[in-house]
Amino acid sequence: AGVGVTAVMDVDLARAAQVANQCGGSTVYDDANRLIADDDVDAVVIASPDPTHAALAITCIKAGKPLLCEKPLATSATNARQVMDAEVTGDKRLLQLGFMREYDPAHRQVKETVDGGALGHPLFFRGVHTNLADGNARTVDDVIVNSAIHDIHTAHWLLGPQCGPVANVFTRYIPAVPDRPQSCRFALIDLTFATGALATIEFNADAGYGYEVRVDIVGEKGAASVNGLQEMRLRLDGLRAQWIEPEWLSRFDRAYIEEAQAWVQSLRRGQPSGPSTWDGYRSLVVADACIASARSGQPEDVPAMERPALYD
Ligand code: ISE
Repeated sequence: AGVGVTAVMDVDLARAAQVANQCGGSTVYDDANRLIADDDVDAVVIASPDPTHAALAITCIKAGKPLLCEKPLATSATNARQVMDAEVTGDKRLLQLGFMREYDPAHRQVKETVDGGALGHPLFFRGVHTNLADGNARTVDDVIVNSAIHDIHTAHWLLGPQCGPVANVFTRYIPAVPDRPQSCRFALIDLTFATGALATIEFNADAGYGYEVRVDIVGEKGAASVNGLQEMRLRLDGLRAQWIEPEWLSRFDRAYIEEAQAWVQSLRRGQPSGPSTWDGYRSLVVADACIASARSGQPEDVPAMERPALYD
């Protein structure tokens, strides 16, 4: 609410036109740079493939246009750093990153419970994340940067304020194809926070049963969980059953809408207030260490990071 779609870009112009028609008739482009430069475009949503995010984000930032950029911010910490440097140079927050779980009602309740201190000091984060396979074996790098990045960010978001940055990581995984050691069927990532708090992230690239995101936080005095399947629970004929969403668009539909609406409202107030470029950069520094650990087979330290004042 409160915005209109002025222009749509896709490399396939016919597809862009199809989407533009659904949005009430807007200009179509097959070149993102022309869309960003269009004077009628006040703000940009980037939902293109991961390797294109960083360059498009920098173009928006240099043009002074706010953007809601899908995660990951980039495909490496080095490229994420370039986006952050561009934003810091302009001295204005323009980017909100699409870590949509921050807008999921169940995740928000857990966040409020942890921040409110009811659980006592956090000791442990457990993240379980499943996907249905699309027929292609994925690389471990892609699993970490495209999928587990959500869990890396969620662990920071929930534990970071009390437990400090992630100091150390250890990645183990099972290849999807035995003679392709870089392929990944299942990954188990351990994180150790500066205070000694622990996290494990379990990512299953080919769960077979559906899309699921679960979170457990264990604190000194209690525990809180996101077990947020949205479908009905049924008890019938001696069985208890609950349907599992097949993919993230249905599981997180409300979160995506709240994310976009909060972004629009924050721009009306002057600048985005959701997940930031710093969040995107920090999660990629940790993701790069997870990839290094997957290669070395050893735990790896996470380099120290300094948060620019712009993100205080
Ligand atoms: C996708 O981009 C998402 O954001 C999903 O939440 C994640 O489960 C999936 O692996 C990603 O490809």
